[in-house]
Amino acid sequence: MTTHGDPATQSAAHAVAARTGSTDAGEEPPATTGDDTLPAALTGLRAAVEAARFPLALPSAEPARRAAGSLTDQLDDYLLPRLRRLDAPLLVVVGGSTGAGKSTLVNSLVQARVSAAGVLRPTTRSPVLVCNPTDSAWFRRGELLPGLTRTTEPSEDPRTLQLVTAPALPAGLAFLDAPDIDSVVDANRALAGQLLAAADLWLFVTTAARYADAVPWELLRSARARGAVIAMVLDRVPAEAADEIAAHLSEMLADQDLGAAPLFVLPETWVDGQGLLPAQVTAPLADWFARLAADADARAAVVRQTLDGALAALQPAVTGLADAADEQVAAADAFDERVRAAYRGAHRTVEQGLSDGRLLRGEVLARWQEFVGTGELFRTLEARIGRFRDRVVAAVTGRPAPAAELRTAIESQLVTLLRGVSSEAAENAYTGWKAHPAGAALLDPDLAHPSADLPERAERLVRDWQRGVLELVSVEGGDKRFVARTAAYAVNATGLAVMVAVFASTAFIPTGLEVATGAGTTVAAQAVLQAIFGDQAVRTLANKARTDLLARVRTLLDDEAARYLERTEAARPAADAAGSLRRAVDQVELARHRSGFAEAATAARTPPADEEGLQ
Ligand SMILES: Nc1nc2c(ncn2[C@@H]2O[C@H](COP(=O)(O)OP(=O)(O)OP(=O)(O)O)[C@@H](O)[C@H]2O)c(=O)[nH]1
Ligand SMILES: [Mg+2]
Repeated sequence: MTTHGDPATQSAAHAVAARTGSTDAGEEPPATTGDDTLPAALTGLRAAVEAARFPLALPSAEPARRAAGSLTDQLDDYLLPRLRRLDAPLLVVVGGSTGAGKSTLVNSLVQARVSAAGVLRPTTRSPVLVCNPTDSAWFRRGELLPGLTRTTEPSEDPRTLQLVTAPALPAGLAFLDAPDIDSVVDANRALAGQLLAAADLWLFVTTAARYADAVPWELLRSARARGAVIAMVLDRVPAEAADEIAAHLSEMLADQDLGAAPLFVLPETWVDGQGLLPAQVTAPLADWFARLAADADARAAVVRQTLDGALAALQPAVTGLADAADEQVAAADAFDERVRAAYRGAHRTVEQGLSDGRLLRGEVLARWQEFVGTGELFRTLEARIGRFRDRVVAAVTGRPAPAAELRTAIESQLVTLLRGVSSEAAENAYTGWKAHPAGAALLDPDLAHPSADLPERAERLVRDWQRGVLELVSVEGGDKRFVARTAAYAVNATGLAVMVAVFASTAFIPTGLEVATGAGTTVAAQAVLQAIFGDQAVRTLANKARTDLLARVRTLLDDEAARYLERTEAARPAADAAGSLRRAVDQVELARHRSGFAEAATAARTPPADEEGLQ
């Protein structure tokens, strides 16, 4: 075996052990952090992470969902159980590329064929955990990696954890043989990541042929960022190339700020009949682990370093989730605003239609002229309101049909307008959402059009409004001079006049010209209009009728908009998800520092340069 940079003295375990200040290898490390603030804060954080949702298809959503899944996994698999039992055996997770010789190495280190090694790639699909018989109770209990079903038989099922005991392996140390990290099998890759996140120490196995691959380096970087304790094995190195390759790998490690990780270089060799490597090849690695197993303080220091690194990494990870949750809310708000703007526009168009006289054209105007009568009646009409009133009443009395027609014309004019603005708004909202992938994902084709029953509802709206106007006239105008005669036809006539007034103009006094232009109305009809609109009572009633109509239109359009808004509402992350994530992780940070945990681990990570055996 060739070792590079003498891992025995480079040992992270020894480095951290030296810093704990304890020299008594037999002394047991503290079983817990002493209080439960930190576990409680982590439990709170877990709840916040689990509650956070990223339903809108934004670029940040899928990574956030994955990160949230990994976080809850790591909390369950490792952080919470590890914090509860700081004195539990140290778990070494053996990870790396397929065929690198991980299973062979584990078997060789424990001097038994505990994990199948093979020529078929990938061989290991379900993790195998090997420990000393005295430690097996802890791993069997299932606090660590609780999602994996314990089994004692070899398994292919990635949701199981095969437990094997090996007397040759000292107590206090366990190896977990993981599936490959860069597998063609998705489940392997995901599981390998999950297992590494539950490691106290990563034993990273690569080969002379594979050490420059991208995937391992990605994982190594993330492990480093998390402060995990790492040891590297460069396996199956041809003797003649050992120095060159080892130097290159050391350089790469240093470049990635991983220079402190001990590196073990194992030469290419033959496996024996049992599939085990010759003892002299694995000796340096076996010795390193033996020393670690014998030194409780060193083990505790490794645990603390990895544990604190993982705790410290929560803040940036959770902040990332909170940012993604904020983005979700901002996007949902933007989608809502797009819809609201479209329907606000629709409402405005109706409002304008009611104030610029455009509705008082065509059919409505024609029916109005017919209603108030033509010819003789109006030729003799004087501008005096009293006389005019009598005439209108007389006209209506004798001519019920034109009244009904006028009412129908008003209805259909309004319904047409409402259908038009609803279509336009639906289309605007639709194209607004469609332009964004996350918006498009919320759409279905029906939304491009008004609701199927919109025409019906619009008709009902107008009829209800008309009824409302008549009621208004009979209640409010009941004892006013305008409807001195309280007969139904008078109410009806006044009501229709009020409706026409609503259509006429903001000031309710259209110039004759304004009304006359589109439809060649008669001079008489203009006179009638002017007479009517000059009447304060009509103006007041028209004002109320107009407000009422616009309120009903708003309700109709709100219902239309709701078809969109309920989609964002359903997709909206929980209120203040980001806030609770940030608060929860702040609590964790606070508890981490209060527990003295962070300081101890930081001291362990940064030994003074002059201390013997450290770097
Ligand atoms: N000659 C030789 N063969 C080895 C050595 N290490 C492993 N092998 C063989 O290489 C093959 C793959 O080894 P494994 O231990 O199964 O590799 P692994 O990393 O566990 O592979 P996966 O489980 O697929 O990720 C087996 O046939 C081993 O016998 C070695 O040092 N020398
Ligand atoms: Mg294997």
